[in-house]
Amino acid sequence: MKSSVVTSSSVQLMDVPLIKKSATKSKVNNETQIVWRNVIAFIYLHVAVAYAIYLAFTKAKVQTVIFSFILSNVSGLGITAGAHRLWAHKAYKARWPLRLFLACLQTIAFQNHIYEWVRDHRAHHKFSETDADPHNAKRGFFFSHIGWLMVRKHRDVIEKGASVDMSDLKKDPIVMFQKKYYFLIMPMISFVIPTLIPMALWNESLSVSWHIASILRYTYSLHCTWLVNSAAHIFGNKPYDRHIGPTENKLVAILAVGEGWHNYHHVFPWDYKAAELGNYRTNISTALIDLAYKCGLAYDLKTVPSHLIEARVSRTGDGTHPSEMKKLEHQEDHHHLNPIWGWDDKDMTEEHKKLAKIIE
Ligand code: ST9
Ligand code: ZN
Ligand code: ZN
Repeated sequence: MKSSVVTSSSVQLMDVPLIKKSATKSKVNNETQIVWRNVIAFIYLHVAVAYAIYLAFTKAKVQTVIFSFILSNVSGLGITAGAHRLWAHKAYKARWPLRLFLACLQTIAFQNHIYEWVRDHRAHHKFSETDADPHNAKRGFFFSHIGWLMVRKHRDVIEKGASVDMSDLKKDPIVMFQKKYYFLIMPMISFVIPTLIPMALWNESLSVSWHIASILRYTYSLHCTWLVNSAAHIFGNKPYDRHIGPTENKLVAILAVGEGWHNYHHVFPWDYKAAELGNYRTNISTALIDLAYKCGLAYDLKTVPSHLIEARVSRTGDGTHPSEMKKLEHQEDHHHLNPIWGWDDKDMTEEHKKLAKIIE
């Protein structure tokens, strides 16, 4: 693959007017205001998921379970390769058939329309882990995972978010079309059609199909996505920048089809791989973009040259990057072959001098 390398330095469960009115309220009153309609919707989803799991083990046809798992991951690609890497970060460009395809998948995933998703996500990067970050991980695991969707936004999100450039999205007719007709198209392709497919193709019952292919499939993909905002901002190492919250988290990368390499991603958000190594096993979103590149549907793929990564790793990394580990191993070998008599021996490494604890 020939990628061009850039070497530069709710469940929208509420009606819109109601949200707008209260959003204005949240600008003047900064106390946390619970949005009960969303709380109730999320409670319904999780109770229905428990029933769906029971159905999966007792009544469901195996095809329904496989279909739901595949649909959840495929729709996830509309989030990762589409809303995230293409539209939010402009990490590559896509011709209109690919943009249309990704917009359809993103609609199936039902995580708000692309415009709103991108606006929140750009604010998340630009004002990361402050009050202007919609899912500020400093407010804890629950808030950054699901809680942020149950309360009105902090006024800083709205005020500082207004400074984020969205002009590119306004110029994309596919994005604007999806925004305009979202509440017509989304219920149809995210819930009605996925429920009908198992019923029509292998005679599944309405109840099993609704609970597994719609509710379980949707809730599973939401949690896999939300783990990027919660777990991958809390658990894991920081080989690229130890001063920021986001981490490298392999489990999240697997569940979120390639988006758990979050320390790297916050340092280089314009890399289309959203990871350094682009290993397809833990990054199938990259595989899709590479395939689209081969078919001529994706172009201008941006990625970070290794010397830039290495410079950043040694400047701000936490020492867990493989190259740093190698350096350390090398020093230990050196130490083995060249025993030293003590402090100030000419063979004593600078690294050990730096790392030594000196009680003054
Ligand atoms: C969901 C999104 O789940 C998940 C995003 C995750 C991102 C993760 C990224 C990492 C990688 C992805 C991995 C994928 C893996 C896939 C794996 C698959 C197996 N800037 O929002 P409103 C203004 S969605 C600037 O209503 P409230 C604006 O004027 C789940 N301005 O605020 C706006 O009006 P308008 C389903 C902003 O009233 C006005 O404020 N969806 C910004 O406080 C009001 O905005 C839901 O559950 C900004 N950032 O309400 C919907 N934001 O829009 C839930 C707002 O007209 N949402 N403004 O321009 C809601 O109900 C509400 O948004 C609320 C806040 C209650 C949360
Ligand atoms: Zn993040
Ligand atoms: Zn991002």
